Amino acid sequence: MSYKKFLVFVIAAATLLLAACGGNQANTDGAVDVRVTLGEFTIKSSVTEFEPGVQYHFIVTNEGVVPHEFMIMPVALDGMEMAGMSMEEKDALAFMMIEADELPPGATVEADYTFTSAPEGDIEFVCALPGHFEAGMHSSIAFK
Ligand SMILES: [Cu+2]
Repeated sequence: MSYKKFLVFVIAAATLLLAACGGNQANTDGAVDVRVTLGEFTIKSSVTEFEPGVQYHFIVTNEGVVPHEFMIMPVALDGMEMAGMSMEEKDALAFMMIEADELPPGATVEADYTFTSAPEGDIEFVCALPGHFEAGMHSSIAFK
């Protein structure tokens, strides 16, 4: 096999492999869907491992009976530290957030987010409404 033929073979094989791996994950925009469900007092996500540079399409649904919010935050902020912070301080630390007034019971909000690099330290999905974090509304995510 000539070098040129070999190269064509490698590219064809790689393309097939990519199609096989990514086909069911990426939506039509090329973003990866992430389905997040909020409840009392839980956060569940269809994706828990994220890759920097990949566009994620978050579809956040509040299946609870009270409003919730959705934030992506550094874990170092435990409940006590968060309790001492103003809403503005918490918001400034968030990579991304959907506010509680957009997420009343039954609401679904969609938003895109791309991590530019793997963040330092541990990162969680959080609802930081008073008492919610403490009641269990946080969930760790990992990075590739
Ligand atoms: Cu909440």
